[in-house]
Amino acid sequence: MKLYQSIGPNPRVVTMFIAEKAMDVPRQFIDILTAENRQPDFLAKNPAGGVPVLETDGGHFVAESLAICEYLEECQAASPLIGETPEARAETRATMRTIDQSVIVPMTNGFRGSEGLPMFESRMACFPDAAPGNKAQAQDGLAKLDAALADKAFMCGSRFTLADILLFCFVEFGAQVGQPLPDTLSNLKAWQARVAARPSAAISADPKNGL
Ligand SMILES: N[C@@H](CCC(=O)N[C@@H](CS)C(=O)NCC(=O)O)C(=O)O
Repeated sequence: MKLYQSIGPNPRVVTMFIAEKAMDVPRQFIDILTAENRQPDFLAKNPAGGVPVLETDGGHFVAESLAICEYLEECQAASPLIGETPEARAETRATMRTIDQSVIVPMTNGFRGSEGLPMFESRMACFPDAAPGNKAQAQDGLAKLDAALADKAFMCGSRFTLADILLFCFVEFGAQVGQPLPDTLSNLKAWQARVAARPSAAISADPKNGL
């Protein structure tokens, strides 16, 4: 197995997941700032060009951070981060879908249409006019997740799951690119501090850790 990783929140989701599961996965760093991921060599592994990508022992390339985590969970069931039962897995997946649609998609579209425009405009369609609306939509999504956290330690109750890893990596990314958590979202702030205290948060903060 080999993980192709880079800076950025999506690779961090996978490296934090691997750290939580204490798995040993060899890695190769891809420089997205110089568009190494948009060169033929990398596009042969993932035609969409996004990092991370996992190369399996059987020589298959798995793209999409959540699909990679699902694959790794199947390889190592111990310390489950998606769920031990069908019901628990369904809850984690439903929560991740909500996080994806209500926060991550608008946040990243907002970034690519504004602060990230110089890096992304030659790589994909970017929509500067929509960026303020995208960012407002992400903030609205965060406010709804804050309300849902009122009586829970983690996104799926008392279970720490991949849904927490996913949201945490993008909350931290948002803070770096001009979309910080508002102080008024106190449930999310307390949750962020709980997740940040886990060793996997520090390990995954440096994309070259483990390389
Ligand atoms: N949906 C993909 C997104 C992958 C993605 O956009 N990765 C970013 C890094 S966080 C990237 O490769 N950016 C550089 C580029 O798109 O050229 C996933 O979950 O893995």
